[in-house]
Amino acid sequence: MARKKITLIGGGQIGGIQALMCAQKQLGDVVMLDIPEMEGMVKGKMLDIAESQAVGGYDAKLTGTSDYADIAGSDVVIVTAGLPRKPGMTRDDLLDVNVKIISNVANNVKKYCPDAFCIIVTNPLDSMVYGFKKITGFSKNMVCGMAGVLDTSRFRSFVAMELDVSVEDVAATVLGGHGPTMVPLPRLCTVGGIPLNEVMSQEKIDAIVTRTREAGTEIVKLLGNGSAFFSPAASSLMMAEAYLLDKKSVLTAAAYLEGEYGIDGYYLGVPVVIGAGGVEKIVEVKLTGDEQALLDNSLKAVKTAVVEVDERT
Ligand code: A3D
Repeated sequence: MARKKITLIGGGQIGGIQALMCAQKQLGDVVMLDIPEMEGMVKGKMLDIAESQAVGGYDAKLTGTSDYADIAGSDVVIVTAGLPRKPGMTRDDLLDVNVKIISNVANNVKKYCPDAFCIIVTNPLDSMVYGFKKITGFSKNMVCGMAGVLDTSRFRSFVAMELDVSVEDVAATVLGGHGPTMVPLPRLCTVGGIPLNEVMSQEKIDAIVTRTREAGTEIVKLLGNGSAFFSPAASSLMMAEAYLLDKKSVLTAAAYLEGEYGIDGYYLGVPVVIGAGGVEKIVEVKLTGDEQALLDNSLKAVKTAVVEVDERT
């Protein structure tokens, strides 16, 4: 069986870790594309990873490039091209610059790999994935955004840290837009099958919900120059792997909604099934009135950004 081909558009902090993880997981051959000024950097990163393969015991062809012709025929495209946040910035502050970058990327992906499963990571996430779908015209099952896997992973991690238990035993779901209005759902969180509120006080649960909403900003402040990259890389690869291995994984992703959760024509974080068909299904959870109100509020924030994307695309 021929190896799969994974293209990473954007070879910065997240792209570099994604490439290493793709190789280590032996998901396929990897192409990393960046702007011409960064061609040496991406060629260097890919050569560096290639030179680790003998020690790591994995095989993949690794290509660094700025030429879109090299991405032709990719099975998966993951987009991190764009500016990251610096301390004091919101994700929406990135919109002006990143929408231009996403437009350029989308036009090229449309031209060179129209059959790829596309995962957008660039912020502000929910409006960038909307713009990417609008420009490519790809079907909704083949274009999604990575945020919910990361937001959920953060929530699970904080619960596991607080209780000093294995994170593998913590199941959770975080819905909504990728920003401070996201909607962690403690009601659906379990620890080894036990509802969270049986093993943790409401005060501590509330603190974890708040920390999850601000988790990206916490990292931005600590790093001082850029945003999280290990966990976004791992989260986006989990989605790529679900597609490539037809895992039918139940994950939270920014998916295009057409009536689900009472929302029409927007991308928002909801539970989905990802397999060989891409986003094969949107899972509709019955929300309480309060939860639905929080989701509607999160949509409001996304809508504001989408208006700006619509004006620029
Ligand atoms: P960074 O290390 O700056 O890498 C971005 C790369 O994109 C750089 O190498 C740029 O040269 C490259 N680039 C810029 N313009 C283009 C273009 N037109 N074509 C191709 N490549 C281009 O940033 P990063 O890797 O830390 O973050 C990348 C993006 O992911 C940012 O927008 C972040 O805000 C976003 N991000 C999203 C999440 C989510 O959970 C959604 C988490 C963390 C970061």
